[in-house]
Amino acid sequence: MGLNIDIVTIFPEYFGDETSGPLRTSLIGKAAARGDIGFQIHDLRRWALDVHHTVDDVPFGGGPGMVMKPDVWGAALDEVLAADGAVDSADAAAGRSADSGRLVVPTPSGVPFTQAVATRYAAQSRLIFACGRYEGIDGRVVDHMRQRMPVDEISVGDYVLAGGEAAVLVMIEAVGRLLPGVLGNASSADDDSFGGAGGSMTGLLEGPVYTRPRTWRGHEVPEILLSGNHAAIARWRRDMALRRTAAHRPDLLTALELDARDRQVLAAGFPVSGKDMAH
Ligand code: JCK
Repeated sequence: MGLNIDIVTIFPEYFGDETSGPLRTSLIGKAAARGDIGFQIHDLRRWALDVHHTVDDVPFGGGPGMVMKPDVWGAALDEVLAADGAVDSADAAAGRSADSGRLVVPTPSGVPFTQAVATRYAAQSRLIFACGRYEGIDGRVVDHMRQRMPVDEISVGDYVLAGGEAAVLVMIEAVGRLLPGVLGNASSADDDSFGGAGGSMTGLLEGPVYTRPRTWRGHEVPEILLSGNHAAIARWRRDMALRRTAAHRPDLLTALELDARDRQVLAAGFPVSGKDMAH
């Protein structure tokens, strides 16, 4: 039961400890306390056997920076994989070990991490994250591990981080909120912009949201949201989502089927009056 996560890193302190840090905070922390998700953080230098605990070396072929050594990563992954994987104490007591799971290697040259990837990961029993630093991990490590288990090279965005640790926290947060029992509101995962549940907002960025008070520093909450007309509110929300998507992510619009009303909203640059809505 639940999701067991191993993280191999030269910066175990990045992920906090048993009582504090990003994995013990908020939704993820509560899921961990319940046993819906479990974490084992491994210091890669444990497998660096020379006196200096060296994990990097100069790149073959020249070039800037250093590359992480395959022998150190090989020894680390062999041992982590051979270990049980079960973190949940009930699982351990019942002798249930996680399957070998997937190896996830964050890299700026990876496949994009999307909501669809997060959904797939949330259905796994075991994920092993290999955090690189420097210019990355010797390419033979992924080649070898692919012969033994599913391996995903993943990127969390088109910018260059200093290592895989922040990317792993991004992925854990996206996956963690999808686990059964994690959501405060059981429906909020379905209506995510990228949730893919097939609602009227699928594939669009979401527009602005509001709470009390009705007037704040002279700014009014849009009156339609106070109307109680749920069909009109849904249409207004789609209009706002279309405008925001056109402004911030025009690439997403090309993948959508826009009807005449959608096109009218985008051409007008603002929501079309609810008065001419078909009821
Ligand atoms: C893992 C080391 C730093 C790696 C070489 C990059 C041209 C320079 C990531 N979305 C993401 N951005 N960055 C990462 C990421 C970065 C990492 C590691 C993930 C391990 N680094 C690094 C490669 C280079 N260049 C562009 C050459 C720094 C994810 N996920």
